[in-house]
Amino acid sequence: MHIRKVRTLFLSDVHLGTKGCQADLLLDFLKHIEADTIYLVGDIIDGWRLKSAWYWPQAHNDVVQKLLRKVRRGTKMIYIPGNHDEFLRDYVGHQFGGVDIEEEAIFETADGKRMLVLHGDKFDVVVNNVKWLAHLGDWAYDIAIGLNVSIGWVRRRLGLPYWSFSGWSKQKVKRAVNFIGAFERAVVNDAKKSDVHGVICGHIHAPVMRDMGGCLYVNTGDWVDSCTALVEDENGALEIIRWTAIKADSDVIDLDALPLRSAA
Ligand SMILES: [Mn+2]
Repeated sequence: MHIRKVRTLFLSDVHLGTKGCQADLLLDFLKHIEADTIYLVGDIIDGWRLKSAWYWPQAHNDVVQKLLRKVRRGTKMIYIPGNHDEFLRDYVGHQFGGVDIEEEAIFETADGKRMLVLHGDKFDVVVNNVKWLAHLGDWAYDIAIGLNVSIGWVRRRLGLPYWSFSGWSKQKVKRAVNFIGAFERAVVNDAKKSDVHGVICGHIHAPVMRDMGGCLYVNTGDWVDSCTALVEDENGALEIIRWTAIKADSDVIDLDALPLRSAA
């Protein structure tokens, strides 16, 4: 078995604890990859679903064990909670079993690019109010994002589930393309306020890597539909891997020989 070594691996939106999670494929992927550092970019464990109905098959347990084994063997792991695993946001700044819990992170590539790493749910409010916020300007964006984060905190304290603006919008209005575009612009607008070259996020299950007005926008995708991950090689090159495509190509996997899909 060929194991590919990378400098950094980014995974998001695994949704362990739901029937949609492709845990077997992820486990297979994790067996074929080794990373110095792993960033878990949110919605790894789906706490909402687990609250209403317990679903935890062996494969989901295996994924957790596999990740923790990597930590024990020296991989550095940073867990950035998303909205589905927001229970972990109470532990930001803490470390559990060698895993650092962070709200957001600044990641520096081997060739010195600074990347903001976040899940992305805090932009839900902006995405859904894009038109009137645009008239009010930057400060309204900031206030709206701040309010969304505060409302989430209060609801959590009251034991209420996260109110997903995006989920609401996607159900009410099926204009997914507009939604994705608005999300990407909101993330990039925010990243441009930080001293970074780009941003790495998840949340909307739409893997892509592209330049947006001088800011590199990378979305790691998910392990429900696309089965994608972002990797960084020793030289700092970033690449989105689509594991289902690689599995379909060949039974004998030689990652280095395959033309891996980098999203356009
Ligand atoms: Mn999310």
